[in-house]
Amino acid sequence: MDGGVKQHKMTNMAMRCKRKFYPPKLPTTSIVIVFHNEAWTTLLRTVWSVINRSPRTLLKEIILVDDASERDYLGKKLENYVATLPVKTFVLRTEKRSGLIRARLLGAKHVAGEVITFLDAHCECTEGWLEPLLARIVQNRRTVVCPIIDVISDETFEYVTASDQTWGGFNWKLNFRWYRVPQREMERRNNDRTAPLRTPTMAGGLFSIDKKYFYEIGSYDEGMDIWGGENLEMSFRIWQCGGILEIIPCSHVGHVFRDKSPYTFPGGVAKIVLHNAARVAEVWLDEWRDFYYAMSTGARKASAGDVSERKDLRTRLKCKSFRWYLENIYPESLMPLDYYYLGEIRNSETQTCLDTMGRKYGEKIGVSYCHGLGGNQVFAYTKRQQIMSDDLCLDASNANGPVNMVRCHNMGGNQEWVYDSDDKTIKHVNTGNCLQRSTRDDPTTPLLKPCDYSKGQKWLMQTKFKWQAAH
Ligand code: UD2
Ligand code: MN
Repeated sequence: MDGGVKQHKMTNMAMRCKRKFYPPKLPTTSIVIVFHNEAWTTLLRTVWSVINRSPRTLLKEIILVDDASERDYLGKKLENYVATLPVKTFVLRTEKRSGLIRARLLGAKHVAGEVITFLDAHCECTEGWLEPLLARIVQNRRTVVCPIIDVISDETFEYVTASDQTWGGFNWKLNFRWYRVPQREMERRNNDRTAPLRTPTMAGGLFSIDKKYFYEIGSYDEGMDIWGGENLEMSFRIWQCGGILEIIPCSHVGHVFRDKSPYTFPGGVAKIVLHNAARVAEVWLDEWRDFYYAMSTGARKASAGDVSERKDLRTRLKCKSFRWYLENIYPESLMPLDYYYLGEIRNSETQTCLDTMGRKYGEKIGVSYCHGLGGNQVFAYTKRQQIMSDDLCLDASNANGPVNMVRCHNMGGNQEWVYDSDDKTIKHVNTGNCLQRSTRDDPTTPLLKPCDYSKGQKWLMQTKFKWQAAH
């Protein structure tokens, strides 16, 4: 039954998308596909879907950028093959492994079309995917547009349509994440699910951008290696520097999501990803970079390298602050706009600290020896009166007993706490009870109890986290 209803709705959406009017004169686009050791079949599935499902008049060329692959078939065989295709297609090669960011920059240099469309090398474009993207850029050349990214199974390669109700966000670790589109954005679109969706961030792999605008706004950060971070960097940059970032629900492209990267990260995954993320934090996050650095010693140790050019770019383009971004583009962000405190929360009697213990949704908050290393012991006390750690908020549904960590909903309710900086209590608004030290029976679980203002109910928010980069 449910499936039937869903099916009906989807057909309805597809029909409404089909009925949309697009300007007769759309710009041409070049497709840039970078790859490192991609499989032949998935690469060709991407290329053929572009050829078969894009109006020939709009498709300038397909540019394949081989990022120093080691597979034989990606050499001469690929070049011979693409020479036979009905659409101009050519292969560029980076001299040495450059990473996807610099490989895309190489591809972009050769673009002859008016718009650059980037795709990963394991995609399938669907009928009608291109027109709605290009139409949006015609209306405003500072709009950067993404299709809905459908899911191609990495086991069966079947195509599964993704939800049109998710947008891009990020957590304190600066990982890109999908979240549900808030009511606010639905209302801005008059509840029309086919209307362009303003997304705080993009996944990064699939988007179209006006070629001139791509360079005006600073293309990519060439200091980023291999993989990661460039999608958030570009998202913040677009919004903060006067552009618009959208998901276009009438455009669908499938992508093979894989559990693990199929290729190597020279020097180590963590080192590369943390280096790229540090560059994002240093250039774009202002004081909110503290949230990122609070999450791990790895993040604090990684070097961002020289970011002065990117900071100059930010100044030159007169970009707005991260506060502006949080206020206007992403008020639902996990990084709170206003907060009183970011740091450890220490019990005054036991001298132990609140600790998520690495637990997940719905589990109990714990306490343990205060290690001062951030991570599981860093909490923000926000102006919305949440006590939060990344996407988890302290949540009490029981007036007497343990307190759970629940996904923050920003609606008060069981997630509202008042910290009294005079008597040092953490009072739960809904029940009026106080957070208390753990007992001997269960030494790692603090409890909610009627307030008695004893020492075991006093908590210190005294060690603020404020990161000073070394240099
Ligand atoms: C997502 C993006 C991806 C990129 C990444 C963050 C989607 C669907 N995918 O991860 O485009 O933004 O987040 O950086 O939004 N590649 C190279 N050289 C390398 C490494 C990768 O050319 O050294 C190619 C790779 O073959 C692929 C593309 O870059 O075509 C993206 O890499 P991925 O598919 O491993 O990234 P993904 O989808 O996990
Ligand atoms: Mn991919």
